[in-house]
Amino acid sequence: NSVSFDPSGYMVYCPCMGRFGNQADHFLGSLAFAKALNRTLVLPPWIEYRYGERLPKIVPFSTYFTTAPLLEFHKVIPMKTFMDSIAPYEWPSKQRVVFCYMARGKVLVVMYKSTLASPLLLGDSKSCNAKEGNPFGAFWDSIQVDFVDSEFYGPLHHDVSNEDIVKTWKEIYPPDKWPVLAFTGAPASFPVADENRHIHKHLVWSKDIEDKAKKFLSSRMPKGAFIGIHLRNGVDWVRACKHIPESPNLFAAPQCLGYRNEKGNATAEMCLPSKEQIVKQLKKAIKNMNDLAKVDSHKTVRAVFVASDNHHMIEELRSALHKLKVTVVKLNTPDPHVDLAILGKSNVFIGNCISSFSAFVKRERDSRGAPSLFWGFPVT
Ligand code: GFB
Repeated sequence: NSVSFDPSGYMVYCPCMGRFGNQADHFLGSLAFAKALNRTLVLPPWIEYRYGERLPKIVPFSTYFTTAPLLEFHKVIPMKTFMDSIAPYEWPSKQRVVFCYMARGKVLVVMYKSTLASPLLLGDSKSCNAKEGNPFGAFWDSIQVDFVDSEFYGPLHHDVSNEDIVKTWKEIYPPDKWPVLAFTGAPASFPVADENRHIHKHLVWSKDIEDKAKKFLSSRMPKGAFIGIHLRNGVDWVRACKHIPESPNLFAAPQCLGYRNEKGNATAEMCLPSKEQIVKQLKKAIKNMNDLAKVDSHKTVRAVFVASDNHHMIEELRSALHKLKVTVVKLNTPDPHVDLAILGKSNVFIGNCISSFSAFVKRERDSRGAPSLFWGFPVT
């Protein structure tokens, strides 16, 4: 059961920023970066945060996604295989150098908090401090990795849409001298660059998630068409939406507004739509589908599936939609990945422009040509 070694080298990174949607955006960009450098990408685990728990949970990549479709795009290897079969030989403990754009960690934290003109220098200023803070330490500990040195790659960067940048990476860090590039954070942008969105079609749910989604659809949903909606409305989100006035392209907003706000600025209704807005758009989407159903009765809307991090508005929606004879349902037990898989399968999806959780669904549906709508967008 031998694993063949890639002479073009490997790339490993910590998905250390944000939750699932953010990590998925970063994954697509990192995969594109690995492909540009022709290195095998070590599939990072997912990092999950539980309320009241100090340490994050580290979940293997394959718990949620299948590897085979990724291989159609580029070389990837599971983290465990890499650590068991490649790292001991190609990346021995004494040679583990970690990459970051510039020194980070204690120093930066002090600079940020300091009101002094010249920041206090605490800790090691010449280090990536790759294991400093949460989830950084927990991530590298989960694969028992310590670093002996840091490598600052700035001003070089990971925008590999520029061929010269790719060439420079290969010249400065050739695989014979640097078999493994280990990054403190994802070598990718957030939100995902426009040119990397298409890679999403290689991100296919694991059998476990797919089975759970299908089981819910067959056992809890009436036969016929359904509309899937994402209501992002937890306290963290309410707080984030307050920044809309000064952040007209907040988080995943470019998926609606364009990367340079070509299609306008974010609004409060896009971020946190009112109940009236939600009901109005839902009724309109149902009516449009039912009009189509006059020629194809399979398209008659029978249900609305609601995914939410907080308030699903089930009772409000049931009473607002009762005349339309649709069932309003949600999962019995919260499960973000099953929510995403079901939203992906809906006949029409209505999501949140600003949320990277919604952006995941939008990209998956785009790859199949399935329609998606957004709350409060376009502005009418
Ligand atoms: O996925 P995510 O990065 O999207 O983070 P945003 C939001 C998390 O909230 C998800 C939960 O990973 C889920 O754990 N969540 C959101 C949901 N919507 C749903 C849902 O419909 N169903 C279930 N079950 N869970 C950003 C964060 O979130 O929000 C940033 O990534 C920051 O780090 C910001 O915190 C305020 O882009 O929506």
